[in-house]
Amino acid sequence: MEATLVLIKPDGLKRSLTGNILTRLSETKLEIAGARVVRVGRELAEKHYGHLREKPFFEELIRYIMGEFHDRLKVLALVYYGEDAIPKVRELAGGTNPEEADSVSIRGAYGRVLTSGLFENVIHCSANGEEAEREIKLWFKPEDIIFDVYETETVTRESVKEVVWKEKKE
Ligand code: IDP
Ligand code: MG
Repeated sequence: MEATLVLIKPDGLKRSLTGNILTRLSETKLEIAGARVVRVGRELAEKHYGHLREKPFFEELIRYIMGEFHDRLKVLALVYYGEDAIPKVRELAGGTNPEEADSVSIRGAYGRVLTSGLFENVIHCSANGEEAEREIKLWFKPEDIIFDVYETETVTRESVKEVVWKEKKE
């Protein structure tokens, strides 16, 4: 059993593909173990795609995942959990380049290549176990995932500021 990170990227959200993509992912019989709508700041974006920092398309990729090109400053982040979750989701997602991806895969069906060369490929999914762990820990807190996917520890922090719901005065 393993967990994998899926992001529905801003192009997927803008084009109302969420329902469709979730339906396709449900074919895997994997379980959704966590879900968040996330406003992606530059720091998170650059950490997520840190391994691509040297690529010529890096800056455009960062702006893409932050939602700057799609008027949607958010992504939908999901953790899928189950047997062989990583390869199952990768297979369904299809190849990185949507023009070369299997035409029945999610990226093959809905992705496109911009004239700049950037691949707008609708979803992200972790490529291997090491990447899944790094990415899930980047996007989720332990308490936001319903299974114990990775080892946790309890720490006590003094004077940590936290935003909470304001109590209503009667
Ligand atoms: P993956 O998303 O299939 O794991 P990565 O190599 O991790 O592929 O690249 C992350 C994202 O960067 C891709 O999903 C795609 O949006 C973009 N990308 C990757 N390689 C290229 C490229 O050669 N040209 C343009 N965009 C690319
Ligand atoms: Mg990748």
